[in-house]
Amino acid sequence: MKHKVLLFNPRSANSKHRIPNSILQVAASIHDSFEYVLIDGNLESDPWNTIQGYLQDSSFRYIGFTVMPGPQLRQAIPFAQKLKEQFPHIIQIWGGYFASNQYLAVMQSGWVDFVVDGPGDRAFPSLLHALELKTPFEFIPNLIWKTPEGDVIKNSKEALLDQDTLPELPYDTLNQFYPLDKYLNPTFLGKKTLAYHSSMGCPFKCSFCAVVPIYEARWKGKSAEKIFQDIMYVRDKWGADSIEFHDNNFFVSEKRTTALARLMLGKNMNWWGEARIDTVDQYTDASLALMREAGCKMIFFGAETGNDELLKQMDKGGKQTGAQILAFAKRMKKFDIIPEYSFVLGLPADNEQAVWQQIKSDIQFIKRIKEVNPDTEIILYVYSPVPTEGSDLYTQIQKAGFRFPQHLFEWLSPQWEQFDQRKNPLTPWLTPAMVQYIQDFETVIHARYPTISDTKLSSLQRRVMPTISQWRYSTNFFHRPYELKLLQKFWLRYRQPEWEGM
Ligand code: B12
Ligand code: SF4
Repeated sequence: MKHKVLLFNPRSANSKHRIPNSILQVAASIHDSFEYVLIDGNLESDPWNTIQGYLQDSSFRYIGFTVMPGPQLRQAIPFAQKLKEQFPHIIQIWGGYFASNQYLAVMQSGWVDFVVDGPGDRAFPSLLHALELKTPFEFIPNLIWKTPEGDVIKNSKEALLDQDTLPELPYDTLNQFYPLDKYLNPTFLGKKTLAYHSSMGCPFKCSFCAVVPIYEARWKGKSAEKIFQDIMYVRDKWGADSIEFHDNNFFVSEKRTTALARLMLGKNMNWWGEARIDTVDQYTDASLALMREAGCKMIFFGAETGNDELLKQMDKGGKQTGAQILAFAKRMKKFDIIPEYSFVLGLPADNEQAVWQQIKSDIQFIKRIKEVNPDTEIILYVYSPVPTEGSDLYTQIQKAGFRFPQHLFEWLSPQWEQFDQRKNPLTPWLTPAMVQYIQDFETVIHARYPTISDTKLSSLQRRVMPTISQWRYSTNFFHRPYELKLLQKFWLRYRQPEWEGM
C-alpha cells in the first residue's frame, strides 16, 4: 500500500482567507494516485496539533509545505524543525515562491528533504512515485534534492504544461476538510469573492521580480472556456459572486481576456486581476469597454516608478514610461476601470542624495497621477531585492553590500520579517529616515484618498480623513503624521492594501 500525504498551507493572513490554491493544485496532481489530507493553517487554531494528530497514523510518510515569504515562512520554519525532531521518518517537501528562490537555505537547513522549484504538477507525483519505488531522482524535472554526500542538485526545468490538461481542482475534497464557504469572503468586488489562479509564470523579466528566476519569461494560461467552467462550478455550488484573479500577469493575452469577458457578460460578477500597463494600453477601446461591461472593476498594475531611467534599470522589458503611466491612468477613467498602481520606492543609486531624489520625485509623480485620475489606487512598497541571478540590478545590490540569510532560522528575525513584507528592507543604501519618509507619505496619501477596497470604512470616515489630511498632502509636509495615525488606530482600523496584499 502506498504511503499517505499531508499538504500544508501555513498561516498567511489573519482574516479574509482565500482558497489555498497552491496546495489545491498540488492536491489535484496526486488526487487519483495517493491518499492525502489538506491542512490550512489559516483555518486552524493549532495547526501543529492537527498535523501531529494525523501523524499518529503511521501510513503517513510525506508532508508538502507551500511557502511564500512573510507569515507563511514564519510558521513553516519551526514546524519543519519540530517535524524533523519528533517525526524523523516523515519526508518534507517544500514548494512555492520562497522555497524555489531561497532553495539553498531551505535545503541546507537539514529539515527539508526536497524542494519543488516552480510548478509541481508533474514534479510532485513523480517524486512521490520515485520515493515509493526507490527509483532515482535525477530525471524528475523541477526537483531540487540532495545526494547522500550532501550536494544540492537542481534538476532541469520542464516546459510549462498545457494548463487545460491539468487535473481538475479538487474543490469538493477541500470542502470536506474546510467548508468552501469560509473561503468566499466579502471584498469590494462582492459578498463572496473567489480567488482563482488561471496561468503560470509571466513572459517578462523585470529585474526586481520573484517570478523571473522561477519562470524565466515563460507563461501559459488556461483557456477562457476552462476558467469560465471552473468559476461557474464554484458559483453554482457555493454561491461565489465575484473573482480575484491571482495570476502574476492575468492580462497577457487580449484574445483570452476578451473571450473570457464575453463569457462573463450578464453573469453579474465583478472581477479583478494583475496586469502590465504597456500590455493593457495596447488593448483596443472596444476590449476595455467589453471588459468593464463583463464585470472587470479594477486592475492592479506594477507602475513601479515614474522615472524612465529607473524603469530601464528595472528591465521592465516593455515600453513603459512615466508619460505612459500618467496617460494610461487617464485612459482607464474613460472606461470606469480603476487602475490600482503599485510603486516600488527606494531603489539603489550612486549616493545618498540620489536615493533621496528618486524617492521624492516618485512621490510628486504619484501626486500627479492622483490629479489626472483621483480614483487611481496607490500601493507603495519599499524595494526588497530578490535573487535574480545575472540581472544588472542584482549585481548592483550585491556590490552595495546586500546579502540574503544563509540559514533558514535567520529569516525568523523581525528585520527579515519587515523585509519580506516589503516594508522596511535591510538594504544598505536606504537610511531609516528614508524609510520613515516613505511610510509617512503612505499614511498621508491613504488618509487623503481612502482606498475603495476597504469595505469597512463608513461614508463619514471617507469624508473626514481627506479633510484632515489635505493640508499635509498639499504642502508636502508628511513628517510624523501622528494625528492621522491616531485616527487610523482608534477610529478607522483601516485596511492597508500593502500589508494585506498578495
Ligand atoms: C494568494 C497570494 C497570497 C495570499 C495567501 C494565499 C495562501 N496561500 O494562503 C495573501 C494575500 C495572504 C498573500 C500575502 C502575501 N504575499 Co502572496 N501571493 C499570492 C499569489 C497572488 C497567489 C498564490 C497562489 O495561490 N498561487 C496559485 C498556485 C497554483 O501557484 P503556485 O503557488 O505557484 O503553486 C505552484 C508551484 O509554485 C508549486 N508549489 C507551490 N506550493 C507547493 C507545495 C508543494 C509541496 C509542492 C510540491 C509544489 C508547490 O506547485 C504549484 C502548482 O504548480 C502569489 C502570486 C502568484 N501568482 O502565485 C503571491 C506571492 C506568492 N506573494 C508574495 C508576497 C511577497 C506576499 C507577502 C509576503 C508580501 C506582500 N506585501 O504582498 C504577503 C504577506 C502579507 C502579510 N500580511 O504579511 C510574492 C512572493 C515573492 C517572493 N519574493 O517570493 C508573490 C509571488 C507575489 C509577487 N509576484 O510578488 N499572498
Ligand atoms: S511583469 Fe510583473 S510578474 Fe512579470 S516579471 Fe514583471 S513584475 Fe514580474
